[in-house]
Amino acid sequence: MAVERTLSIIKPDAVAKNVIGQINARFEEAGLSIVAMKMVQLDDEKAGGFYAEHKERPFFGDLVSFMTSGPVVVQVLEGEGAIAKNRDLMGATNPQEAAAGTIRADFAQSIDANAVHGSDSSASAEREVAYFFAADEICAR
Ligand code: RTP
Ligand code: MG
Repeated sequence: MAVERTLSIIKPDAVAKNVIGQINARFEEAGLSIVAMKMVQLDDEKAGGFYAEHKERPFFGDLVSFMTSGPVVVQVLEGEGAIAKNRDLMGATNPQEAAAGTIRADFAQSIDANAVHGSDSSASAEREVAYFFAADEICAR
């Protein structure tokens, strides 16, 4: 399987719960390496642009409010099949439907406060990594 990069966000609820380290351990235990990482406070423009594909959805306003409610950790994960592997580790969008042992089952409260984001395709990963990181902020491993 090819080595890929994917964009991960540890969302405001998980940062507030002080579980950044526990979530990062899940990635590392699964063979994903963190090759870029920073903590940032998003504003409406940055969060809205990130989720532009959902602009017309009824939950867009709530999504942007939530994502700007506190700091987030944005990171690039690298490894074999990283995009699908991260989606598997995250679990379903709604934590009530997320499989046992996934990040969302263990750390998320609701469909809004659902702990993590992960790119859902190679096209999304490419756009999302570039949305947050310059090439020289990503460290080759
Ligand atoms: P994400 O983009 O954050 O990784 O989540 P996802 O792929 O699992 O879900 P997506 O469909 O891309 O939705 C983005 C975020 O919007 C919120 N959402 N709310 N109320 C709703 O029906 C609803 N659907 C989605 C979630 O917080 C989801 O993570
Ligand atoms: Mg998504």
